[in-house]
Amino acid sequence: MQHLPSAQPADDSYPSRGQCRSALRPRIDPVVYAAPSANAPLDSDRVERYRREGYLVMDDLFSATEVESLQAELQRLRSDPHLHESPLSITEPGSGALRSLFQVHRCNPLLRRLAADPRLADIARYLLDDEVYIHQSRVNYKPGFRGREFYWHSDFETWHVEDGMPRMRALSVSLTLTENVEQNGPLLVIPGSHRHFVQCEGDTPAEHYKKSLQQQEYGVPSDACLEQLVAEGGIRSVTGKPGSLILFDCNLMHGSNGNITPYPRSNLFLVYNALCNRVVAPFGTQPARPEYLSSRAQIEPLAAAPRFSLESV
Ligand code: 6CS
Ligand code: FE
Repeated sequence: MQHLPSAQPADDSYPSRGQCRSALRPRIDPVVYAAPSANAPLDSDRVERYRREGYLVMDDLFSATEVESLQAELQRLRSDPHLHESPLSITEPGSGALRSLFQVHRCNPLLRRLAADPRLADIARYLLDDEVYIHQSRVNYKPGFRGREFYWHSDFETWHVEDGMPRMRALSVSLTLTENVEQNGPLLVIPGSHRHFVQCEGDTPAEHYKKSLQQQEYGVPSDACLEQLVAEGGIRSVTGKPGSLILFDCNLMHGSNGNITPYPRSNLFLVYNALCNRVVAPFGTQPARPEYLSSRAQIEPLAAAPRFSLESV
């Protein structure tokens, strides 16, 4: 019986950090949970591509008018002085520019409706084959000129160790709100990396999120693991015009470079978790992170809803 640190639950399917060594471990969970279906919200080619590569880009879901209303709403959020002072906002180290705003699906009626929009929620319900709830939402405003990088990481490794997400049965959707071009720090992904669990080293510091959301140093892959993932899958940058949707598995290895161009890169992220995969106690050694990073006290399955309308904003 492998000795686990006292705080690490014995039934941990994805041990990481603490006494673990850096290693690639097999993923024991499916990527696509649903059986093929004629009335699936994604065609079979897209489902297969998602299963194989761990992500999908769709630029045909939202109209220009819908994107414009979302852009206006997020600019309004960005200039709300109350939000700027709240713990929901994370600033760039150094410049102090707004980098991320969390829990936007709860504080904003339009984004609450977007999260329930069938164009997103039905795809999540299908791929995860369960009712879903929002585990986390955020707007990443990667400012121009001084937008910092996000180092390589698997979101699931953090959500498992620090939030207590049991299994890989969650996915993120990222809606591009500005042009995401090669030069302004677009999302970088390693196709196929989601099929390995990258075990990380190091002890999670207390209140790690106060640092990791600006610059993540724990829960990141070793150089050797990264080299092996890249050797197998390569690296792709995910660019797109405003309104493109990037759908990616919770365990896909991703990151982004800095942005020294004058063009900001803003994306809205919504994380859908299967209701049966709701967070439990963290699998790591630190207390659970706050509610605005990981829904816990308020886990409500998303009700079926109409497309989000622009009338009653
Ligand atoms: O710690 C988290 O939950 C966040 N960190 C990153 C870099 N991506 C996922 C998530 O928003
Ligand atoms: Fe991430």
